Parts: sequence; structure tokens; C-alpha cells
Amino acid sequence: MSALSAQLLDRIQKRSARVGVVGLGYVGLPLVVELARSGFESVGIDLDPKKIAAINRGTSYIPDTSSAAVEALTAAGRLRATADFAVVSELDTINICVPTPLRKTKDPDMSYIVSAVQAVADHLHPGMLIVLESTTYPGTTEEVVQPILEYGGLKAGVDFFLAFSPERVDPGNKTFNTHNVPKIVGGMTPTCSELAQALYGAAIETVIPVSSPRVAEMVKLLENTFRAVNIGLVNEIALMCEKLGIDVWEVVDAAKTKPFGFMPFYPGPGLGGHCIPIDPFYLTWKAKQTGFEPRLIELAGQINSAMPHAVVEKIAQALNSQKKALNGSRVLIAGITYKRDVDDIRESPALDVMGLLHEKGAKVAYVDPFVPQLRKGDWAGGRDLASERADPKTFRSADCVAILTDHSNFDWATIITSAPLVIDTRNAIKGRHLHVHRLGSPYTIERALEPMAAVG
Ligand code: SAJ
Repeated sequence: MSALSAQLLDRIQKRSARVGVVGLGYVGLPLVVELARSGFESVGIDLDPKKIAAINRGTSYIPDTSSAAVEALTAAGRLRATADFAVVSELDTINICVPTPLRKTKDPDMSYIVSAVQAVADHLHPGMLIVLESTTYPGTTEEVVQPILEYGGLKAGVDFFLAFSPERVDPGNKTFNTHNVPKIVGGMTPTCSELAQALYGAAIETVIPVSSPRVAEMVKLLENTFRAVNIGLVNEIALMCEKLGIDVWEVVDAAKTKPFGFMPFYPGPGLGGHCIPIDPFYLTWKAKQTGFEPRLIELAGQINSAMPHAVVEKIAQALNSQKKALNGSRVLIAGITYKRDVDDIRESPALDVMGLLHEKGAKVAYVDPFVPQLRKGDWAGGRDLASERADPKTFRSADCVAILTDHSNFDWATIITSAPLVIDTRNAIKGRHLHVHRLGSPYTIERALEPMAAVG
């Protein structure tokens, strides 16, 4: 270990290292709070002045990070935020947690990583540790990040140290958080890895080294692509079950009793969030660059992307069974965020369903306690919408209520008794009701008209 790296290791171990986190979203804010909590003088760096101001006045804008924690750390002088990258010249370590979205053409948008790394490179000095956390394709750290940082003449692994460590934040998860989820670390060199392990080891319970940044990048993509493909599988099984007269929800609940070799996934209106629908395309994009055709991953993506259409078809069939055309019917969407109990609508399939319904002439409204306002730019309806009140009058006034996100605070009994017709894509409503049609349930529209068999 060189004198430079030994000095950094010593400062990390003594908590005298000054640490910085670039990108203060649902990944970066919890991370900089954990680093500050573990004793480092920590600086959050972001371009959004609202985030900077919120942190410096001791408040959190991320539901999973408490304002009390931010306030205590800022008051203790262990946490502050700035938009000025010049601060990097005073720091010893930097973790980069910026978004990695897709472009419209479904290929990686690396612009956030490139601009963040460039801003760090402008102030890079010998002896720094730089860790990229943003989910990205295998090879990004060596092929994109390293050249930008070495541009000024410093060499990775010698003058500064470089690693990749994937984020594993599950927004809204009350059990697993930044501190207790095992952290994968892949350093460019053994020294880079040792330094990154020491930094994370100060703030996170378990740190797991892998042999390179490329492996660490691939670990994250396997984790999320695994989810996307299995969600695609269960969505296909759900549509199959409707044809076979089988209830997919009963099947999954029974299958998950198998104590090994199976993991439950559940059908839904499609794939939302800023990770699961997107990350597999980072992997397939890179694979195709090598001439490899990742057919299964792409097929799962097609199945998941088709789910909003299947939901709209089910709504139309249900209205039809009541002699109502979709065109002109009032359809109320219950829950528009990408998953339950979060306020995030990014990539939410509910927005696709709403756009398709609008296209077919339905009068679209929504109720979601987490989303008071929906801007016209967020969906294809071309107008702003405000959330309706979740009360009997609202549900009664709809021709059909479509449950797309099963927030815990919805009152399902009110929906059952007030709504004239319900499409349930989340198995939120238990039991059998003539006017409730579940995704993946054999209770097809035609059968709904049969007299209910006497329940023995
Ligand atoms: N979904 C289904 N059926 C399922 C599970 C999820 O339709 O059985 C849908 C959800 O409704 C949602 C989307 O998939 O629209 C993504 O759901 P998610 O539970 O994967 O949630 P994310 O995207 O917030 O977080 C995931 C993390 N989730 C879990 O591991 C449970 C994790 O994969 C990553 O840490 C995170 O993405 C990330 O940031 O990469």
C-alpha cells in the first residue's frame, strides 16, 4: 500500500476523512446521512437548490430519511450541503449517486454520470477515493468514469482510487435500509477495494468485496433484471390463468409455501419505478454491443410493457358487461404511483393506463393520497388533474374504479360498497364480489353474469 493510500486508510479509520456524496436523492441522502452518523464530516453535493436548502435547515425530503436525523447531524456540524463542486478539493472521498435513466430510444442516458464525474474531475486531487453507485452497464467505471478522472494526468489506482458499489435502496422498505443491506464493492485495484471497503465498513453493517467494478456493476443488473423477468413471467401466467379458469393469486400463494427454489412475484398493471423497468435495458444495450442477443430479457420487457393494454381491455370488457361503452364512461384510477405507499409516479404503469383510456374516449379521474396533483406533462391526457377525495361519493360517481396501486390507506370496504364496477390489478380486494374483476382471475366477465353458485 502506498503512502498516499495508507494515509487515506488511516483517515477513514480515524473518521478524520472528509467525505462527499454527489446526488442527494433517495440513494444519496440516506448514504450521506449514514456516513455523517458514523462520524465523518460529510458534505452533500447536488444541483437542486431546494434540496441544499432543505438539508441545511435540517429537514429531509426523502420519506425513508427522517428530518430529525438530518437536523441532528447538521446541528452537530457533521452534515452540510452545497451546490458548489469546488468543495471536492477539500474532500478525501466522493460517492456518486446520480440518475441513470433511458433515452427515448431505450438506450442508456449517461449524461448525469458524465457531468457529475466531470465536475468532480475538475477538483480531483491526489489521494482521493471516488466510488460510483449509479446503476449502470458493466464496464462504465473503467470505460467512462476512469478516463474522465485521469484526464488531468492523475492515474487511477496510483494517484487516486476508484471503485463501483451498487445502491440497493428499496424505497418504502421499513425493514431494509442503507445501514443494514449488505454492500457490494468492486475496486479497480486491491488497494482501491480496500479503501472502499473501509469507507463503507464505517457506515454499513456488511461489506462484500468482488473482484472488479465490472462484476459489481453486473451484480446490480442481475438483481434487477431477475425481478423484471420474473414479474414478466407472473404477468404472463396471470393472463394464462384467466383463460384456464385458475386464480393466479391462489396459485402464487400456494407456490410460495415451497421452502426452497421459489420466490413469489405478483401480477400487476405493468412495471414502474426508475429502476426495474430501466435497468435491464442497460444490460441488453451493452450485451448487444458485443453482438449478443438477450432475447429472454427483451421478451419479458415486452410482456411487462403490454400489461397496461391488458388492463384497459379488462376495463372495457367489464363496462361492456354492464352495457356501457368505454368511450364516454367515467373511469376512476385508484392509486397512480409506481408501487404502494410511495409518492413516486416515475414510469408508473398507471399513467400509461390513464393515457390509453383517454385515447379511447373515457373520462379519466384518479384518487391517490400520495399524489395531490398530476401535471398534464406527466400523462397523455393533456390536462392537469387533481386527486379526487377517496369517499363513497367519488367511487359511486365512477362507471368503473380500477385499482392500479394498492396503497395501505385505501378503504377497500368503501370501494366495494360504493363502486358500481371494480377492476382490481393488485388483489387488494379479498373474497368474491360480482362487480369486482381481478387481474389473473378466472372470474371472467361472461361468468360474472352466471348466477353465483351457492357457496357450500
Ligand atoms: N412489481 C410487480 N410485481 C412484483 C413486484 C413488483 O408488478 O411482484 C412492480 C411494482 O409494482 C413496481 C415495479 O415492479 O411497479 C418495481 O417494484 P420493486 O418492488 O422492485 O420496487 P423498486 O423499483 O422501488 O425497488 C427495487 C428494489 N426492490 C426490491 O428489491 C423489492 C430493488 O430491486 C432495488 O434496490 C431498487 O429497485 C433499485 O433502486 O434498483
